[in-house]
Amino acid sequence: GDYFPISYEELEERAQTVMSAGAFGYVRSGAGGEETLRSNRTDFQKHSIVPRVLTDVSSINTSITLFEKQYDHPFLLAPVGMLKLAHEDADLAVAQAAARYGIPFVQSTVSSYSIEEVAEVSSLSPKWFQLYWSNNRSVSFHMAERAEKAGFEAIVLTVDTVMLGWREEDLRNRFSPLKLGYGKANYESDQVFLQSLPDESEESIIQGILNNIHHPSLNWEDVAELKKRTKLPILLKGILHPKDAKLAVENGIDGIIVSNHGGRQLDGIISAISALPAIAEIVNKQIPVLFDSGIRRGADVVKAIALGADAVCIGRPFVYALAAGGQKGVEKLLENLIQETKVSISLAGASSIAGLSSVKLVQTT
Ligand code: HOC
Repeated sequence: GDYFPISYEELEERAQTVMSAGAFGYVRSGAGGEETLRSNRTDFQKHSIVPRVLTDVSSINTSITLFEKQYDHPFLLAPVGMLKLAHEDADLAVAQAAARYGIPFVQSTVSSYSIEEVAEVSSLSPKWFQLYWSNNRSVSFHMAERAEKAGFEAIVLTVDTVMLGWREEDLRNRFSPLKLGYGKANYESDQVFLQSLPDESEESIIQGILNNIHHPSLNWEDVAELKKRTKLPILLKGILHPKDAKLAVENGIDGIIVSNHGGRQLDGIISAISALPAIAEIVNKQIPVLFDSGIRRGADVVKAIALGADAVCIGRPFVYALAAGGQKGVEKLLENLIQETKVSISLAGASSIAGLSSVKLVQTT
């Protein structure tokens, strides 16, 4: 049949041909001058794997355990909002593709289908819910409650997006997907949110989202309050400073995600891969440390895990695969990533995820 892109670069190229310029620009770009977007990748290249040989890698086990659940692969699909920018089937397609491989799908608060719609197409498969704090805290609590009720297994609270980063590509394109309604599904189906509006018109819903989504006052007390309101494990996404990682452990948080939001928030900050080792050290296995921002291939998975991550999340690659081929496209991407990761682990000389922690990396400048 038709050739489906294999590498990240080809996928990005293909996505560009099928998405509108505004939508593609939104997904591809980073904040400011995109220094951090670039260093998320170039800093991976500063770490080189020093493989071992003659280690008998005839049987490879890539499974991981998170919050007492075992998964076959060390990946999750990172929360990405407004997936209808890439494909009409959006979250439904991605959740079903992830389900085929038992990979947890992390649904975004600003998703294109609601929590309940996603749960309906993936009732038996692992899914987590990403929470964007709302100015109106009762909306946040209610969304967490809906996710728990719908069978989601963890809450990922994003803490690096109290306001949107400075995104020049979107300013140039005058592109604002929230205003266009691509991320409204969870709001227009939320009774607590709707009750806070003057009326339920499309206009009021969009304005309500815009009023709620920036939440500059978010602090540790809010997190403590959320923790009281849900039985689900809570992960904080967007941790880069070891002191914040330490505070997360001290505040009884269940996991963290080392991430700089794919370089989309503050430009000029540390690359995620450079931030990882110090955080892994301070957390010292007390809670899971997940990683995102820059994973493109199997060798990146090896590097991130060798530097202390328990699992990694994939973002832009699956958005491009979704644009290029819908659910089938995401499945092809995952199939390739799974195979490439297996090959990479084996050729590094390890035969399990735990074994990767003793794989040696050297830093070059
Ligand atoms: C505070 C506004 O995660 C992205 C999204 C942002 C969603 C809107 C949040 O583009 O990185």
